[in-house]
Amino acid sequence: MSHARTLIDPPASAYRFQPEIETMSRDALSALQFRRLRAILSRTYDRVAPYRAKCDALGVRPDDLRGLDDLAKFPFSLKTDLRDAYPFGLFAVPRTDVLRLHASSGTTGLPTVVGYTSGDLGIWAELVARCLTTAGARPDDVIHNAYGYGLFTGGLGFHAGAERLGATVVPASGGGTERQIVLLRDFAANVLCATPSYALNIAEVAEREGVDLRSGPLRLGLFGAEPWSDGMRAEIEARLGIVARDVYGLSEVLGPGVAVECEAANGLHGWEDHFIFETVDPDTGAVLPAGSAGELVITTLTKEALPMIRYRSRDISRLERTRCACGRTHVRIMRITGRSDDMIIIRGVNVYPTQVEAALVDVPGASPHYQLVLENTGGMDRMTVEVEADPRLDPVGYPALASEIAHRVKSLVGISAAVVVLGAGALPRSLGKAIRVRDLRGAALGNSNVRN
Ligand code: DLL
Repeated sequence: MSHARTLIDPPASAYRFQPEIETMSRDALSALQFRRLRAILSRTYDRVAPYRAKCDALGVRPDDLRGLDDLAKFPFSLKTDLRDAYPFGLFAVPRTDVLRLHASSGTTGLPTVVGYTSGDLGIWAELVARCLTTAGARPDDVIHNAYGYGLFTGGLGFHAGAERLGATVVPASGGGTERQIVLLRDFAANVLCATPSYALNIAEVAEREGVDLRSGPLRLGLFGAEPWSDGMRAEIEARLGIVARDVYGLSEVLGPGVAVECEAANGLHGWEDHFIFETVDPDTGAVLPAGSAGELVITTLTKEALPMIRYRSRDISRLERTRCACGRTHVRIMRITGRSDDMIIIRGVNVYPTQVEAALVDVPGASPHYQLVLENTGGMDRMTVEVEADPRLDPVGYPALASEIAHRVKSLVGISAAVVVLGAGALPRSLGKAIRVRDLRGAALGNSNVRN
């Protein structure tokens, strides 16, 4: 099943949320960006002492911005800046102007805290509504929102966007999957919002419960918050009978709503009226030309509570500036292959979990439920791929399946990995962001680390 296909009739483009902004000319977009950038740089410099200190150390001042290219002269913002200023030290407004806080828990140390003014919440809802319509949702849809509600930005972010669109939103949150399937069926949901791994969990439980979501009104999914492969997309589309679109965002610059795939499904439109996107060399920080893969760096143009100048996302992607078939003019962020922090180096070869996912999902007899286990024995890093077999596969076929997957991983990813085939249901199911890596390399030192 091809992901470029569209089930939306009339075409999704007929439902543009803000057509004049989405198709703005490059000159008009650049002029708007420059005006907004100048204002936000001054405000951040004036009001956020840690960022001012970084600028002073580099000897740059907001007045040094004469054109958009001058942004490269300004210092980066890092996740550690947020941690160092925990909880509110990077806020550019008094705490009393902050209407909402969210936080993401990292694997180590303090959570990253982000805040929103009333104006920020309005723009956030607008951008999520823009993403929903760009992906193909419409105001008369029932939107089942299975992103987690709480400190995570996914649940409340999509909730506000769906309401802003004027759709009917079902605030399902993550978990209670059997009940969610009843709600999806009984409320006749048209659109599902979830992490891709949780969408797969929903598909699996629906099949087990004998509920056929494929032939119902569900037609579209907006999946993101974690890396996923095109193989996983095909699997979800086939099992739920929907079109699956990729949606990207991060708490530090907004939450969901930063970028989304349109009907052309060839990269995610990043909304340039509210953000500037750059890619940089992750090692040197040098700005890369459009089309080169590197670390995505994002500057917010309109955030009031927590402006972010040149935030290093750690996400690896490339920017595509050629015109998109859908007519939208905003840059396309090509599918995120993974986070630079998630890159595993096995005997000198760089590997992202999604590359392994891509190698195994369409092997006949394999299921898309997998985990990568990293160990160090005798100074050598080893990776074991634990993967569940398709429940229909007879266990006598497991050894052959293991060697087929090992062969595919070797030829597509370039590393030798041990493969352990497990029975259906052996690995934990995701309720939000899936845990793909169990890193036991420091385990002997009492430093076992599960990354999500
Ligand atoms: O995950 C915001 C979000 C919610 C996006 C719902 C989409 C849907 P954080 O918890 O701060 O925010 O995590 C952000 O998740 O830097 C990426 O590494 C990863 N990520 C988010 N979307 C995608 C995606 C939300 N579509 C981090 N593909 C980001 C790959 C993604 N990775």
